[in-house]
Parts: sequence; structure tokens; C-alpha cells
Amino acid sequence: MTFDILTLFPGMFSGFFSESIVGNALARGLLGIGIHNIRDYATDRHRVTDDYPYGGGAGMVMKVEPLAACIEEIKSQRPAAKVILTTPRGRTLDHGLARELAAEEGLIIICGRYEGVDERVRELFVDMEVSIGDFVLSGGEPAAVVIVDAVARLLPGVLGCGESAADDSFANGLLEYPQYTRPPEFRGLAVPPVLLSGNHREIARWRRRESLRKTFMTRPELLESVCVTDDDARFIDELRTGGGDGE
Ligand code: 6GU
Repeated sequence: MTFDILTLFPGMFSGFFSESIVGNALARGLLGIGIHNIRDYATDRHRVTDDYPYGGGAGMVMKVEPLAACIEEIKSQRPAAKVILTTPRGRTLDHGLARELAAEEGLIIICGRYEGVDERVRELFVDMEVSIGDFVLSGGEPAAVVIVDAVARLLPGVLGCGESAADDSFANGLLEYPQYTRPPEFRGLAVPPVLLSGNHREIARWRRRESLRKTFMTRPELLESVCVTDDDARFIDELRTGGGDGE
């Protein structure tokens, strides 16, 4: 899968994409990332990429011509890629949307400045507007990084066999259970004994219940759209009535 990012600040991406899981996937050729400086597509002498809004008002608006030239050049190489505009007014990114995007051949991600992008960019080129939450960023660059990371880790082969997207928070609709590694005790805090027991059935049950507990405590609304077993339902009842703190 390829990610093409259109930005006025190409320098923001180099560190993020050269390290960790995305950097590793890039090095192994499992994905491709192109960073495109929108300013390179401005044709006037000063390479202007934004201008005052018609009708007045604060802030500047990203001009349509440089974006059009940049998008069209990329699309000529990747006709199947989906064009995404990062904006707080878009559809909020969640695990389901990350999975939808991971099924695409390519994504062309336009990093919008928060003041705005000429509406004709949307009309002519944008397939989907995506937000990463109900807050305002000064530009879409951090959002593009978030989208690439969330999507890349769902692609085949990107996570090693030691890591698994199937266990992630949200993959099963629940938040992830607590994890521990050595030492078995630190400052009086012991690892739950069941994890040291070697009993895989009991470990799986404990993890499921801790996922349910964590979700119940911090994101109870998620429980409404998750498939629960009879055992889960009994445990959730215990949590509701103030029990559920162990056997
Ligand atoms: Cl995608 N862009 C900007 N500028 N602000 C945001 C956002 C995106 N998502 C949340 N806030």
C-alpha cells in the first residue's frame, strides 16, 4: 500500500517515518510513503500556496491551483488511490475506519491548515474527510501521521509474529487488558499470580475479564456494541453491582 502525503511542512515527517514499526515496514518494502511539498507545485514567482478568504475573515485559505497540480500528478501514477483531506470537520478516525482505509490500494492524504482549504479542492478531488478527534490542530500533519500509523499496522506482514493487531485495544471492540513483564514484583506491586500459573485457559479468562473491566471503567459505551458471551454478561453484571473484583 502507498501513502502520499501533501504538506507545506515536509520536514515534519522524516523522524516519524524512519523509526519504529512504520520505519521498519518501509525498509522491508511492505509499504511506500511519498512526501510531497505543495509549495513545489505553485507556479508563481513567490510560490504562494495560500491567500486571503473571499468575503473577509481571519486566517488564510489554501489555494486550489497548487493542490490541484500536486494531486493530479500523484493520481496519474496511482489512479486507484483514495484522496483524504485531514480536517476537524471530517469523519472521526476509529478502528473501523482504519480497517476500511487499510483495504485501499493507496491513500493520498492532504494536510489541511486549520484555517481552511478552498472548497473546490473538496469538490474536485477529495473522496473522504477525516478528523482524528474533537479538538483543533494547527495543521493536518500530526493527523496524517496518526492515520498512516493506525492503517499501516493493519497491513499484512507489518507487525511481526510477536506483535499482534488482533489483541489490540478496539480490535475486538474492547480496551486492552493490562500487561506485565519481569520482575514479578516491583515496589510491592506483584504481577497477578494467574499470569505466572501457566494455565492458558485461566489466563485467557482473566485477560478477557480485565478487558471488560477496563472498558467498563473508562469507555462503558463501547460495551453496547461488543459481542458478549454468557460469562462476559455475568461479569459485566457484577461490575454494575459493584462487585467483579476477583475470585
Ligand atoms: Cl484531521 N486536522 C486538523 N487541522 N485539526 C484536527 C484534525 C485534523 N483532527 C482533529 N483536529
